[in-house]
Amino acid sequence: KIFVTRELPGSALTRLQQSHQVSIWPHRTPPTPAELLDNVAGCHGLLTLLSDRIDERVMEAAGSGLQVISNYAVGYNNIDLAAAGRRGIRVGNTPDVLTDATADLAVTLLLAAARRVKEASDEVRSGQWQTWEPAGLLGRELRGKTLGVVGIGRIGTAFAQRMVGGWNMKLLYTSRSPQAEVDEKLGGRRVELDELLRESDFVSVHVALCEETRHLIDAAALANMKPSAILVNTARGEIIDQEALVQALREEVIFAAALDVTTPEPLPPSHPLVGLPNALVLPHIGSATDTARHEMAEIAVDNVLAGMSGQALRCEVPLA
Ligand code: 8YV
Repeated sequence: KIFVTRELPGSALTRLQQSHQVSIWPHRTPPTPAELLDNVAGCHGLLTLLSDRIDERVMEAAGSGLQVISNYAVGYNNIDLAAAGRRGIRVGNTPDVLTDATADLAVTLLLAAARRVKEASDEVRSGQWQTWEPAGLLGRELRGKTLGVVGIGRIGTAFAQRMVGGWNMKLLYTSRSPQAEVDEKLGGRRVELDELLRESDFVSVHVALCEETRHLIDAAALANMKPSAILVNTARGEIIDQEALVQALREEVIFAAALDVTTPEPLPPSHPLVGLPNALVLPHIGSATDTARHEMAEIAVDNVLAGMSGQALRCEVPLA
């Protein structure tokens, strides 16, 4: 018995249905915590999304037959890994296939913020476009500027390749360990976060969310950035102290922010970030290309099938 918390694109789920009893949550919105508890009872496999919080209570409700939790995402901050480890439940994710899509979106956000695309488009929509102004909507150029990549993993590296290759940018990055290939091929320099924030014209966040990275970009970090700087986030909303960011954007401590991830998600339209001219907010569409989402579905299904037959997953999250 497998519970899938949302319909997925493509035909991957039919592979599950051929050999298992599958129930798919039929709604567009995620199950509430209570609905999740009801639906997981007696399940041997779960296929989940980031919006499903899979904690010990959910695992308990599933019962001792639960063998695998397959997350339809590269990130897995919605799953209590320690609890899964204690119960011998395998956890899977969908890395690599969404790297290009997410890196492309980070580039899109950076360019859109640099060229004030949201403000420009709003001018047209609201009828404020009345004349061509020599000093209207002036943005920022990219060529030769300094790029700061906070966390140079798969997506951070793909993003840096695009920016360094496309605009000949100087690359600073943070990382737990030195990255010889990034240094060699992209001319990168590993620095402390303080230096990265101080020196960069564009800062893009690519770290995973964990206790260490929650509010990594807080008021002090924002104050450390250049007033002309642009902040991009395609990782997780909680990495930025969002209240501090609203304040910093209002007071023009930085030039702009472009965010694919927020706290909470969905962000209510009344949230101050939505109304700020120098904030661009997208509804978490980093991996939203047909290719990425179809391939994610295939991996997520492979992970469930492997876990149900007691084998190592195609993409397994280490639990130790
Ligand atoms: C997910 C994401 O696809 O993969 C991740 O970690 O953040 C997104 O790409 C999306 O949130 C669906 O779970």
